[in-house]
Amino acid sequence: MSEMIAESPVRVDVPAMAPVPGSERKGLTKKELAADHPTWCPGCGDFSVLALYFKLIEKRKLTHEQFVSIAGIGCSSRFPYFVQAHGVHFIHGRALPFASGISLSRPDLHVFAFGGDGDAYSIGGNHFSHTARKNVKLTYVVMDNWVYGLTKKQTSPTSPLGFKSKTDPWGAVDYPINPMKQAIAAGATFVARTTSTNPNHVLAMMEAAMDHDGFSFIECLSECVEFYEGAFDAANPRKGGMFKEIPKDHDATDETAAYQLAGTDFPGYFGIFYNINKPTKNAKEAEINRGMMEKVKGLKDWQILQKTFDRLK
Ligand SMILES: Cc1ncc(C[n+]2csc(CCOP(=O)(O)OP(=O)(O)O)c2C)c(N)n1
Ligand code: SF4
Ligand SMILES: [Mg+2]
Repeated sequence: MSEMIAESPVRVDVPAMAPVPGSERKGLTKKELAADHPTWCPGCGDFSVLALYFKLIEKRKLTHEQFVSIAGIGCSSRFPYFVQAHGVHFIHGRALPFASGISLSRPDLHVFAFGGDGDAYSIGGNHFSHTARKNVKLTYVVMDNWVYGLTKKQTSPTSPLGFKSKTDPWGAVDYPINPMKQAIAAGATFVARTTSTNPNHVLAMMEAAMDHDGFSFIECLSECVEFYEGAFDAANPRKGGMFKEIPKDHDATDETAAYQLAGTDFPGYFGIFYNINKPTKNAKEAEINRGMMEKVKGLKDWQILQKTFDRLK
């Protein structure tokens, strides 16, 4: 192996979210971040989430080399296309494994993953649970519209009973999942709920999520005006509904209290349900890597490889 490859690809020495040393660059502006005109339908709730993401990046003065946006497949998952920055539009349901790999190998980056209810809770359901239990440091925003939008109206895991769609012409018979309960039960360390019709709240949740050292999950109601119009009117004061923030005395470190709040009937509560600190997979792996690197200190990569093969003899 060439001695050019002297550095280990595993970066154990980079503090999470480190500012770029000596950087005199200005943070990105909303204007710089805006890519091609989003191809979403006029009025789609996802526009609001995108605009608030731009606002977040601008407010936190992030530059291109400090963050990345990953998504699966779906209308909502087109998100990275519309962000003029590093990002990946990946495989349906597989945004989280991809985002986890980036997070673990590049702890200096803010890793944001985006997706829809189908992408996150149906085909990606296992990855959702496992990324949560591993407490990988990244922020996952799910734009839940209670339907498969891109494929033109199929029942999703959050569609309510009786919802008529192309897959359930007589009305959905399967009980919907509760994403908040699932996230808490799976072991997510930050679990919040918001709605795209309340921009200040979306931004506040994104900021808190991004500052969390662990897996931060935001369930964001985001209306599909094409295939599920009016789904969230009951949560929108402008449509005669109610936007109820979680009670001030709620203890976000109390798992049972968070779980109980999550069980409230729609429109339910909005805010941070659960927020605890627990060592991340990133920190644990970095510790192992540090120990291993200590053992092979001074050796070249090829010598480390040779030792490994010698041991296999
Ligand atoms: C492996 C695979 N299975 C199925 C599809 C078809 N497909 C594309 S998007 C989608 C569902 C998207 O729904 P959701 O994640 O809720 O996103 P939305 O469009 O509602 O934002 C499906 C089933 C696919 N692209 N890949
Ligand atoms: S089909 Fe629905 S989710 Fe997709 S862009 Fe249109 S309004 Fe948004
Ligand atoms: Mg959807």
